[in-house]
Amino acid sequence: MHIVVLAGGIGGAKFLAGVRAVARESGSEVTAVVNVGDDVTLHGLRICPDLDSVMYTLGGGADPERGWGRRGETWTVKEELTAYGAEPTWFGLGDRDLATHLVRTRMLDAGYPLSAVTEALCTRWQPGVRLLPATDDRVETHVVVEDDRSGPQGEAARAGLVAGGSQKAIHFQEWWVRHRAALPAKRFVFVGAEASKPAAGVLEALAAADAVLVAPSNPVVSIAPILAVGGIRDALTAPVVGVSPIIGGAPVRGMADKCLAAVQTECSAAGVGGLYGARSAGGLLDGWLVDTSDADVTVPGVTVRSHDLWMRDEASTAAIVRAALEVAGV
Ligand code: GDP
Ligand code: FO1
Ligand code: CA
Repeated sequence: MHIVVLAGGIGGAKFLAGVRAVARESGSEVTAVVNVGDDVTLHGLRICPDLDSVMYTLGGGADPERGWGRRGETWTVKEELTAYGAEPTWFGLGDRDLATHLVRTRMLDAGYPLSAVTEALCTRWQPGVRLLPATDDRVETHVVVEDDRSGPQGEAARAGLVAGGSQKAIHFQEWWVRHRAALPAKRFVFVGAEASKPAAGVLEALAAADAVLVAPSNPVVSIAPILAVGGIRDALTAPVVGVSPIIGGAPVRGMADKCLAAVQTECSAAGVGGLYGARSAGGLLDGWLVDTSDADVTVPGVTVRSHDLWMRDEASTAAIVRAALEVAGV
């Protein structure tokens, strides 16, 4: 059997550990198609947070508390950059993590596509599943927010002396890390998505898939940018089953509620199921797995099943994966 998983970072990584366990039992092959919308170039280095969260987690090198970056990390370079006043000081690149970005940037600069760079990095980490970026093209999530009207310029705007009430787009990382998603997001723009193509191997994996599982990742900023890559939606011919990242009306972790508010979607398993929508109505899903506490949820046109969705450890996550595969009919 061939299983394809659409995944973001931390939720995607935890889920994939369970998929890998199930695949080992059944001799199945797993391909993870990972979001690149969070990717950013800082200090001249290309950083791919979701790919790295998955690679480090499955490779045993992730920091378990943070969920991103390396276990046993040190921060000497960050401190030195801060001493120089080198912006941005709000984004922390750990010393160990930096080596990944140095190798990646060097390979990208030499002309290798991100998919080949990721494969090369994975020869060290041996994640046990095939990791593919959704695209080899540059697709970045930007967040449209109200322009800051504090400070002298804002004062002039408030006084009606210069145009006020304008909007600006900032990189997703600036919104997420610097502002902790506290600036109300007007909308998300996946810059470059329209002209993008799936990375090498993505369409082949989807064509060979017996089931596509949508990890319990952030639907708005982890899964939507994958689906925005040209050609991916149309290639989802195998049964698609999603796993809800929302339990009892709240994200298990993170700030998905802020993202859902920006797309006028209720933060609930029903809300996210409805946002993805039924394949029969032009949406994504054939099946939707919700937590047992959300067992009464319905999504028109979608087979909804419930299961304990807390990914406590590999065994509990593997049970979630088996339940999702059952909904997919494989
Ligand atoms: P990010 O890219 O690092 O933000 O991670 P993802 O987008 O892959 O996943 C983030 C989502 O994972 C959050 O919205 C969480 O609610 C969800 N999540 C984290 N742990 C669990 C869990 O144990 N169960 C479920 N169902 N969702 C989880
Ligand atoms: N998240 C933070 O909250 N603060 C950071 O300084 C930070 C640095 C960072 C560096 C490399 C990396 O791969 C991820 C990093 N993250 C950091 C996590 C990341 O910003 C987000 O959690 C994800 O992009 C959301 O999926
Ligand atoms: Ca992400």
